[in-house]
Amino acid sequence: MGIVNVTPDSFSDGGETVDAAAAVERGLTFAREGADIIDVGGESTRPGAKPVPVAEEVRRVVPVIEALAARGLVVSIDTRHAEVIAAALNAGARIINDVTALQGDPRSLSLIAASEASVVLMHMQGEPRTMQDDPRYGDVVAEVGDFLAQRVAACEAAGIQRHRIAIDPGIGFGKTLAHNLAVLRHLAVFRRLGCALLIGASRKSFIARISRNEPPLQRLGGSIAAALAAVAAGAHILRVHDVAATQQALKVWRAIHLATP
Ligand code: 7PM
Repeated sequence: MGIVNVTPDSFSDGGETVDAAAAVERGLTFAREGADIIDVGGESTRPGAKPVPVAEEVRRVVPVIEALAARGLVVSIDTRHAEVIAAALNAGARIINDVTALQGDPRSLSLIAASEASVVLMHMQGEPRTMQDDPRYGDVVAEVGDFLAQRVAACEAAGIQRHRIAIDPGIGFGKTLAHNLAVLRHLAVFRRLGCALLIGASRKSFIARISRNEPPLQRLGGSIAAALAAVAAGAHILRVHDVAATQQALKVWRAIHLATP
């Protein structure tokens, strides 16, 4: 899964001009590089980020989803808002990626149930603005696993079958370095839920914390290491910024371990 952010154009002077064409180009490049899913997002969940009005989020993502879906690509929409989910489904998105596991908006669950779309249920402790202020767990793996099991049950009760659900322990979402490492070390626990397992570790700050405090663009090595470790432990989907480098790493890893490149 390649990440395409549709956020304000860095060339515009702080205004809200969004470069949809550049986002579409990025998505097409990811597809050529071997991404199976293009994850389009129009709202930053960064701690302290300025909230984006829902209408603006829709305005940003819809043209990009339409263009990528028209080219036959599988598009997921990274959103917490039912209005955006509805617009994205209309525009051709086939997967809803929700960092609140469909708890952010009471209408989201039935909207998806009434469609044929799939969903990614992610775990987060707290909310983006404050989630990294002293996150605490008794047993992070058990608590994240229990939460995801409950959300899978809620989806199934609403009519979203298990084959349409992926789960994600939410690396960096209300988790310290130790919590992130415990989760990555015990992915087998999440696999027991019988859903596809998605991991998003790409460029996240835990990499800098382990290493030398590198800024996001200098975290490729750690991102690749985390991606391979996740696949080795059973992850099915990797959410990444660097599709070509991750595919190259996966090909080499598979050639060594499975002898079928
Ligand atoms: C600021 C903070 C900017 C966090 C970007 C982020 C995930 C996701 C994101 C994930 C799923 C990032 C995150 N992360 N969706 N959306 N899993 N399913 O680093 O780990 O990309 S946004």
